[in-house]
Order: sequence, then structure tokens, then C-alpha cells
Amino acid sequence: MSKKIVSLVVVLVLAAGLVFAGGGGQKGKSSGDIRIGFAQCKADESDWRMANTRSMLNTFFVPGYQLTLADSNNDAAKQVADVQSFIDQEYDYIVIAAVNMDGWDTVLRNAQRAKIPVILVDRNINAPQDLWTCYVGPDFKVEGTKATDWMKKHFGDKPVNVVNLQGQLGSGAQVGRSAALDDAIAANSNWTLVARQTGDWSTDVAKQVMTSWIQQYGDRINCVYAENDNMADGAIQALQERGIKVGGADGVAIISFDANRPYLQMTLAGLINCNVECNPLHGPRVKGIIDSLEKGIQPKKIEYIEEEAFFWDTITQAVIDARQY
Ligand code: GYE
Repeated sequence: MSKKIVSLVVVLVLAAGLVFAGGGGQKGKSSGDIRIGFAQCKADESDWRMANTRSMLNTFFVPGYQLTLADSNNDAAKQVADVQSFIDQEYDYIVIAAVNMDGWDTVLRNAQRAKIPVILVDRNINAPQDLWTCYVGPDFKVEGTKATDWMKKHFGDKPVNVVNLQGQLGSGAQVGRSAALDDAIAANSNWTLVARQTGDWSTDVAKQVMTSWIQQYGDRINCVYAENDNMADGAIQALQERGIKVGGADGVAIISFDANRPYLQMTLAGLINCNVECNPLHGPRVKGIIDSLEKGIQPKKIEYIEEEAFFWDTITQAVIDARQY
């Protein structure tokens, strides 16, 4: 099935909050398929999350696997219940992209008792390491440091008056990226955090928040640290609607994370100054882990993925065209 059709299936079926991807044959235990329960945050929440969802569904849409996606709609309590449901249905593997870092101990102990391996993908959590098999994803604080290193170079000793559009509060991505900004502010006396608030990974919410900050702080703001592309876009819209110069050498500097292709085009256009990659294509990584476990091979406990950063004054169209997402 082509990518476009799988994406359509994803969009059409997501409304049911449950998506099955499997390579033919009878569904369920009797088919002999490896049954994987994937507890996703909110499958269509952002460009990043859609790419991540497609990667997981496309990867397991092959014979021998049955992937069931449970969409928590970014509700942490529902996501824990989704995982418990996978346990109750005796899935072979559980994969979690955690909405929130906390609240996992009880349900993961239940998975351990049921002898179901738990693979953490994308988002890290606060739970004892013996309760989960492995983590594959970014080191979010390292991502944030790539952004603050650019800010240091860009501003030098000039005052940095930064506003921080945070991701969903309590998610590993938000905690790590915000912590990197906190460290940089503490280390640089010419940096000031003017305001911070969650934009819930959303363009519209970020635009509303940025609009109120412009009304409150006006041209004092010279940097926006947005913890994903969709929120960076919302901030840019708010600034441009008020005729405020954005990006480039002397506009309000825009920091973003994810590096989805449409936002790398905005980086090339000089609207986003620094875009830190956060690779969503975890499907093949998770399949590699499951295939190893099927052979009795233990994966690395923590596998941080290599990621780069892109900058407005060095990125090229060729770089963008070569990207997978
Ligand atoms: O940055 C954001 C998504 O967990 C890295 O979640 C992911 C983040 C990503 O909602 O767009």
C-alpha cells in the first residue's frame, strides 16, 4: 500500500482512536503475528507527530506484524489506560511515546508481571529503568543546547530578551528543551527570560500566546525559543501581523525544533534562524529492537539518535530536498 494510502488510512481511522496495521492474514494471536500495542500521544497533533505516526504504521504494515495504535489525544491518564488495555489483551510488545514523564510506575509493573517488554520511543519518562526494556529517541537537553549555542553566537554580549513557547508541560521534549534554555540563561548574565508558557505544540495556541506577549512586552522581545515547528510558525504569524521584522540578521531571532521540511523552507527563507532536528522516523528503529528481542538479543538500554541543526544562513535547497520528512 503506497505511503499516500497509508496516510489516508491513518487520517480516516485515527478518528476511531485505534489504528490497525498489519500485513495480511487473520488478526490476533491465532495468526502468529507479532502483536504490538503502540500508545501514541496524539497521532495528528503536529507535523512531527504525523511523520512519526506514519513511520510506525508504514514500518509494521508488513506480514508477520500487527500494530495497534491507541491515540491518547495527549491525555496522560488515557494513555496509561491504553497501555493497561494492551496488557489485558496480552499483546507481545508495548511501545510508548509518553505524553507525560510521570505516572508510569504502576502500569509498567503490571506489564512486567505480564512479561510484556515495554519499548519507550521518542519521549523519555521518570520510572525505574528495570520497568522498561529500552529507550530510543533524542536527548532533548542536547537538542536545546544546540539552539542556545547558536543564540550565544548570534547575540554575543548583546542583551538577549527571550520568550519561550514550551511544548506540552511535563513531556520529555518540553522538560529537556526548557532545561537547556534555563541553563543558558543562568550562565549568561546578558540573557533574560521575558516570559514562558506552553503553546501545546500548536500553531494557533502559540499565535495567541505570542500576540499577548507582543502586547505586553512590545519590541523588548528579540528572541523566540519555540519548542517545535508548529509553535514557531504561530509566533512568526503573530509578529508579522504586527509588522515586526522576523529572523535574518536583525529581526526577532526565531528558534525552532523538529526540522520538518516545510519549516526548513522557512529556515532557508530566513524566517526561522535555527531549526534543531528531531527525527520522527522511529518505525525502523523500533522494528529493529523488536526483531532483536525476538532473537533473544537485548538492545541497548538507551539509544540516543544522532541529530543535527540547520541555520538560516547556511542551509541550502539541496539539503532540504534530501530530507526524508
Ligand atoms: O518536538 C513535537 C511533538 O516528542 C519530539 O512532540 C517530540 C515532540 C515534537 O509534539 O512536535
